[in-house]
Amino acid sequence: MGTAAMFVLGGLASTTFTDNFNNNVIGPVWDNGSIGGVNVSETNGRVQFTANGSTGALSAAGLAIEPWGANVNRDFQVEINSVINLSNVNGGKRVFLGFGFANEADAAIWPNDGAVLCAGVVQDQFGMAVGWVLLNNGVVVDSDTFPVTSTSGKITVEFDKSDDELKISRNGHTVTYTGFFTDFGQDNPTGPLVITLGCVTLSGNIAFSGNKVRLDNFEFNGFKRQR
Ligand SMILES: [Ca+2]
Ligand SMILES: [Ca+2]
Repeated sequence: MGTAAMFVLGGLASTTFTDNFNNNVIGPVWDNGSIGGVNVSETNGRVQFTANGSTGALSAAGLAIEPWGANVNRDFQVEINSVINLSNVNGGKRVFLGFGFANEADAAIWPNDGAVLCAGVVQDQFGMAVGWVLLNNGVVVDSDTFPVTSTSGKITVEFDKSDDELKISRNGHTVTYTGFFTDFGQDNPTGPLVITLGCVTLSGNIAFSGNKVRLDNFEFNGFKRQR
């Protein structure tokens, strides 16, 4: 590598991207998608998720960042405010709210296809928890969570490449996913990590309105990689 290239590389700085969702229009940076009976909209100055009571084994909706993803060879951090306030998550049902991460090489953006790591807050019959759920082709293959009680809180996800750990925090509790680059980067280290703001429901029919499950004030800090 020559001197000129070194200079260019040295000039690259990490990027901050934010969205406060205040204009009630999903901006062009976001790719809006849904599976099953869950839907997403930018309403009331935030991202709201609704479920229509006809959700299946796995239903989901989300906003994926369309033009770029995170460079997973570098540290990155994402955060978002979350509210999940449901009283009807009974039986084996689970509702996840937060971030979805997938390597674009796996063509896995939505959680029914390939490996997707859901990092955020989960509610089930036992209550709420912060942590992660790993889905492979829509099936839960692993998870780790820690109980939280507050219906609202900022979800912060911090990736530290040096120890290959992804730390997911909410309400003062942190759960770690070890081997994030190993699992989502090293088989295609030049592929962008696709970042989705999402809601996933598991195991059966559930209904909720948009004021019950919502996100706001997204922030990304890291190095972008074009998709
Ligand atoms: Ca908007
Ligand atoms: Ca807002």
